[in-house]
Amino acid sequence: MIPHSGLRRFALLLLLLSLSALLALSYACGDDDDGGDGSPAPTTTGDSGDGAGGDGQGADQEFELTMGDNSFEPTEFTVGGGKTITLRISNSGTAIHNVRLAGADNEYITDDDPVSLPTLVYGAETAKLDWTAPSAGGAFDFRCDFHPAAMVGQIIVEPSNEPSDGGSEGP
Ligand SMILES: [Cu+2]
Repeated sequence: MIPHSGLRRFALLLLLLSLSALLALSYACGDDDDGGDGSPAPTTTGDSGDGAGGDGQGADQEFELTMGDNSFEPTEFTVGGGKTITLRISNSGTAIHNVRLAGADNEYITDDDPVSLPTLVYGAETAKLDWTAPSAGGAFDFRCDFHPAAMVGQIIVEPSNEPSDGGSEGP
Protein backbone atom coordinates (compact mmCIF):
# COMPACT_ATOMS: atom_id res chain seq x y z
CA MET A 1 0.00 0.00 0.00
CA ILE A 2 1.26 3.44 -0.78
CA PRO A 3 0.83 5.73 2.16
CA HIS A 4 -1.10 8.84 1.38
CA SER A 5 0.45 10.75 4.18
CA GLY A 6 3.05 12.30 1.87
CA LEU A 7 0.37 13.68 -0.45
CA ARG A 8 -1.67 14.88 2.46
CA ARG A 9 1.30 16.70 3.90
CA PHE A 10 1.91 18.37 0.54
CA ALA A 11 -1.67 19.50 0.32
CA LEU A 12 -1.50 20.87 3.83
CA LEU A 13 1.66 22.75 2.97
CA LEU A 14 -0.04 24.28 -0.06
CA LEU A 15 -2.96 25.32 2.05
CA LEU A 16 -0.72 26.93 4.64
CA LEU A 17 1.23 28.74 1.97
CA SER A 18 -1.85 30.20 0.33
CA LEU A 19 -3.24 31.18 3.70
CA SER A 20 -0.13 33.05 4.68
CA ALA A 21 -0.06 34.70 1.27
CA LEU A 22 -3.63 35.85 1.83
CA LEU A 23 -2.76 37.14 5.27
CA ALA A 24 0.22 39.07 3.94
CA LEU A 25 -1.91 40.56 1.22
CA SER A 26 -4.66 41.72 3.52
CA TYR A 27 -2.13 43.05 5.97
CA ALA A 28 -0.48 45.11 3.26
CA CYS A 29 -3.83 46.39 2.12
CA GLY A 30 -4.88 47.30 5.62
CA ASP A 31 -1.63 49.13 6.07
CA ASP A 32 -2.28 51.27 3.05
CA ASP A 33 -5.40 53.04 4.05
CA ASP A 34 -5.35 52.71 7.75
CA GLY A 35 -8.37 54.25 9.35
CA GLY A 36 -10.18 54.63 6.09
CA ASP A 37 -13.02 52.26 6.49
CA GLY A 38 -11.95 50.53 9.62
CA SER A 39 -13.61 52.91 12.01
CA PRO A 40 -17.35 53.03 11.49
CA ALA A 41 -17.88 54.74 14.81
CA PRO A 42 -21.22 56.48 14.70
CA THR A 43 -20.85 59.96 16.11
CA THR A 44 -24.54 60.60 16.47
CA THR A 45 -25.52 58.23 19.16
CA GLY A 46 -29.03 58.50 20.35
CA ASP A 47 -29.12 60.31 23.61
CA SER A 48 -31.71 62.61 22.18
CA GLY A 49 -33.56 62.76 25.40
CA ASP A 50 -36.62 64.86 25.91
CA GLY A 51 -35.47 66.41 29.13
CA ALA A 52 -32.69 68.53 27.75
CA GLY A 53 -32.95 72.12 28.73
CA GLY A 54 -34.01 71.81 32.29
CA ASP A 55 -37.62 70.89 31.93
CA GLY A 56 -39.63 71.98 34.89
CA GLN A 57 -37.33 71.22 37.72
CA GLY A 58 -38.98 73.48 40.15
CA ALA A 59 -39.21 77.14 39.41
CA ASP A 60 -39.65 79.31 42.48
CA GLN A 61 -43.02 80.48 41.27
CA GLU A 62 -45.41 79.07 38.70
CA PHE A 63 -48.34 80.76 37.06
CA GLU A 64 -51.10 79.75 34.72
CA LEU A 65 -51.59 81.83 31.61
CA THR A 66 -54.50 81.09 29.33
CA MET A 67 -54.68 82.27 25.75
CA GLY A 68 -57.90 82.90 23.90
CA ASP A 69 -58.74 84.37 20.50
CA ASN A 70 -57.40 86.98 21.08
CA SER A 71 -56.66 87.66 24.69
CA PHE A 72 -54.61 86.65 27.70
CA GLU A 73 -56.04 85.68 31.05
CA PRO A 74 -54.82 87.05 33.34
CA THR A 75 -53.01 90.02 31.90
CA GLU A 76 -50.93 90.78 34.98
CA PHE A 77 -48.71 88.76 37.29
CA THR A 78 -46.81 89.80 40.37
CA VAL A 79 -43.59 87.93 41.02
CA GLY A 80 -40.63 88.22 43.34
CA GLY A 81 -37.36 89.76 42.20
CA GLY A 82 -34.58 87.27 41.65
CA LYS A 83 -37.05 84.38 41.50
CA THR A 84 -37.25 81.85 38.73
CA ILE A 85 -40.72 81.78 37.32
CA THR A 86 -42.53 79.47 34.96
CA LEU A 87 -45.62 80.38 33.03
CA ARG A 88 -47.77 77.34 32.29
CA ILE A 89 -49.47 78.39 29.10
CA SER A 90 -52.53 76.87 27.54
CA ASN A 91 -54.26 77.95 24.36
CA SER A 92 -57.99 77.64 24.78
CA GLY A 93 -58.63 79.25 21.42
CA THR A 94 -58.23 77.96 17.90
CA ALA A 95 -55.74 80.47 16.51
CA ILE A 96 -51.98 80.21 16.84
CA HIS A 97 -50.54 82.36 19.60
CA ASN A 98 -47.29 82.72 21.46
CA VAL A 99 -45.90 84.59 24.43
CA ARG A 100 -42.95 86.90 24.18
CA LEU A 101 -41.66 88.59 27.27
CA ALA A 102 -39.76 91.83 26.76
CA GLY A 103 -37.11 90.70 29.23
CA ALA A 104 -34.93 92.68 31.56
CA ASP A 105 -34.50 95.56 29.11
CA ASN A 106 -38.28 95.67 28.57
CA GLU A 107 -37.71 95.88 24.81
CA TYR A 108 -39.20 93.40 22.37
CA ILE A 109 -37.13 91.44 19.88
CA THR A 110 -33.89 91.70 21.79
CA ASP A 111 -31.57 89.00 23.01
CA ASP A 112 -33.09 88.77 26.45
CA ASP A 113 -36.66 87.99 25.42
CA PRO A 114 -37.91 84.72 26.78
CA VAL A 115 -40.40 83.16 24.39
CA SER A 116 -42.89 80.41 24.96
CA LEU A 117 -41.75 76.91 24.25
CA PRO A 118 -42.83 75.84 21.70
CA THR A 119 -42.76 79.23 20.06
CA LEU A 120 -45.97 78.48 18.17
CA VAL A 121 -48.82 77.47 20.43
CA TYR A 122 -51.57 75.94 18.37
CA GLY A 123 -55.20 75.81 19.43
CA ALA A 124 -55.79 73.49 22.39
CA GLU A 125 -52.04 73.09 22.90
CA THR A 126 -49.90 73.97 25.87
CA ALA A 127 -46.51 75.59 26.29
CA LYS A 128 -44.31 77.05 28.96
CA LEU A 129 -42.05 79.99 29.49
CA ASP A 130 -39.19 80.21 31.97
CA TRP A 131 -37.70 83.42 33.22
CA THR A 132 -35.60 84.72 36.06
CA ALA A 133 -37.11 87.94 37.29
CA PRO A 134 -34.56 90.74 37.76
CA SER A 135 -33.75 91.38 41.42
CA ALA A 136 -34.12 95.11 40.94
CA GLY A 137 -37.79 94.73 40.10
CA GLY A 138 -39.89 96.65 37.63
CA ALA A 139 -42.71 96.14 35.17
CA PHE A 140 -42.05 93.97 32.17
CA ASP A 141 -44.32 93.66 29.18
CA PHE A 142 -45.37 90.51 27.42
CA ARG A 143 -47.37 90.01 24.28
CA CYS A 144 -48.40 87.62 21.59
CA ASP A 145 -46.29 88.31 18.52
CA PHE A 146 -49.23 87.49 16.26
CA HIS A 147 -51.66 89.80 17.98
CA PRO A 148 -49.47 92.48 19.56
CA ALA A 149 -52.31 94.95 19.86
CA ALA A 150 -54.91 92.74 21.48
CA MET A 151 -52.80 90.30 23.41
CA VAL A 152 -50.61 92.13 25.87
CA GLY A 153 -49.86 91.91 29.56
CA GLN A 154 -47.37 92.76 32.25
CA ILE A 155 -45.28 91.02 34.82
CA ILE A 156 -44.76 93.13 37.91
CA VAL A 157 -41.52 92.21 39.63
CA GLU A 158 -41.19 93.27 43.23
CA PRO A 159 -37.67 94.30 44.12
CA SER A 160 -35.77 91.75 46.12
CA ASN A 161 -34.63 92.71 49.61
CA GLU A 162 -31.90 90.14 49.63
CA PRO A 163 -28.35 91.28 49.00
CA SER A 164 -27.56 90.63 45.40
CA ASP A 165 -24.27 88.94 46.18
CA GLY A 166 -25.25 86.75 49.09
CA GLY A 167 -27.01 83.50 49.57
CA SER A 168 -27.92 84.35 53.13
CA GLU A 169 -31.59 84.50 53.91
CA GLY A 170 -31.48 86.46 57.11
CA PRO A 171 -34.58 88.12 58.56
CU1 LIG B 1 -52.19 85.73 19.67
